[in-house]
Amino acid sequence: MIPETIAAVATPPGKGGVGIVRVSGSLVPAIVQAILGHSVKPRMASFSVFRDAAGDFIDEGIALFFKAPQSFTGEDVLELQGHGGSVVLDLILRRCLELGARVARPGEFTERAYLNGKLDLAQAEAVADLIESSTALAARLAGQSLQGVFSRRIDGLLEQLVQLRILIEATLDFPDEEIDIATDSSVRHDLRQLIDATQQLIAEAHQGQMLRDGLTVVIAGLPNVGKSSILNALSCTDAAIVTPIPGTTRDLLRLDIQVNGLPVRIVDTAGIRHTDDPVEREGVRRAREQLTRADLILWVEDTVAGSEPMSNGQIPLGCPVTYVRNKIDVMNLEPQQTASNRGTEISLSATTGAGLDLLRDHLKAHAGFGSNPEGAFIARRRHLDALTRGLQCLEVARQRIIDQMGAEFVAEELLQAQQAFGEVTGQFTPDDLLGRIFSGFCIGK
Ligand SMILES: Nc1nc2c(ncn2[C@@H]2O[C@H](COP(=O)(O)OP(=O)(O)OP(=O)(O)O)[C@@H](O)[C@H]2O)c(=O)[nH]1
Ligand SMILES: [Mg+2]
Repeated sequence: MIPETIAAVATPPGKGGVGIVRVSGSLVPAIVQAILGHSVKPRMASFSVFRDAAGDFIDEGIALFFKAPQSFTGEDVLELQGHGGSVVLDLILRRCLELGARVARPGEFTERAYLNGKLDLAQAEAVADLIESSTALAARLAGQSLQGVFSRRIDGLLEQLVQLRILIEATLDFPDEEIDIATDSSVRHDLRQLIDATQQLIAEAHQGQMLRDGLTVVIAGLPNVGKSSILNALSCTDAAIVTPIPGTTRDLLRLDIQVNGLPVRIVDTAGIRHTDDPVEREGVRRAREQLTRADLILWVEDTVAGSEPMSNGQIPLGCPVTYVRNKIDVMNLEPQQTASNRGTEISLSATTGAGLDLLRDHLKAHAGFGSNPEGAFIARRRHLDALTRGLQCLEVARQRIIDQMGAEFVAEELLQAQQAFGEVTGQFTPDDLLGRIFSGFCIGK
């Protein structure tokens, strides 16, 4: 079935110097003929009058025709570049609809580019991420993903994985050959390497995802250590109530700020302690729950009171923690950042502001912000989930080899890992997922 021809205004609503109507599909040559009254050479800018059904003038401007498959969507594409007014653009669009096109859904041009093999899925998503970037660095990294930096890394993993599968499936096809994968060191070595490469890519993708979505930083600690004061200092507001009474904060307080261009969501929480007050108890419960959603936990301590030992289990395993030793002004100490055996410690004063720069730099470093963006790329939560699922399958495969389970059980896990990795670039992607991805685009893209 030939896909319908789609059309949309590709420039943002409002008034501007130039406005563009974009059309893609097999009706494009007929639409060109009807609106311009003549055909145009592919890839040549031709100045023309755009006319309505009665032959009357709608606008004049540049017509650009891209012949399939040498176009963004892979189909015949027409761009009519007229004057940027919403009424005139609407008239041009309506003329295209009269001629048989229908209005494009958000992201439908890019979706067709993906379906026609012009872009893979990660690249298509990078188109939207480039348009929506909120910082220059995010834009640059989205550009890298669009150029295929991330996709090539995924393809590299898939290639290694396929090689490994060939090795293992050979033992299934030729059982007489007696290759024992449990003792074959090359299988174990290759799998180890693949797991390492996947972990490395997940770490890099996580940084890309933090730069896209911002960093979620949860401020937590015992009551009265100065958590709310730190939120106020970082955001240069007095959003949170600060009092000398322990247990002041109960609700979660979320603020979106920028740390020198890095989007950060900071969450202030209730001081964690046992209490009989039902309101505060709910606050503590919510604080604990927030800890599991953090990209970074700032665990605040009161320098004056000494470092209260943190009872085990208060901080969820696996989430990075930075220890903030607040109120150094009381002891007349200098701000500093140190690496102790429990992690990074930053001494500062929320009251005087001393040491806040150290904290800001630390947040940026954690997100990989400002470091050399060469080879870095933007990524989405969806990519991280797929990669993590793939990694889990690889770990299971490794365990099965150790447990000397049959090669078919190992092969099974490797196939699943391959499918998970393939979801990132769209080699194995359910249709409903595609719908969700492209509906997040703006119209005309
Ligand atoms: N001297 C000094 N006092 C501070 C500093 N930071 C906070 N305080 C004081 O410590 C008290 C508690 O501050 P908050 O910011 O409300 O502490 P919190 O951790 O949010 O407390 P809860 O919400 O009750 O858990 C207040 O009286 C603040 O003025 C600091 O850097 N130096
Ligand atoms: Mg507070």
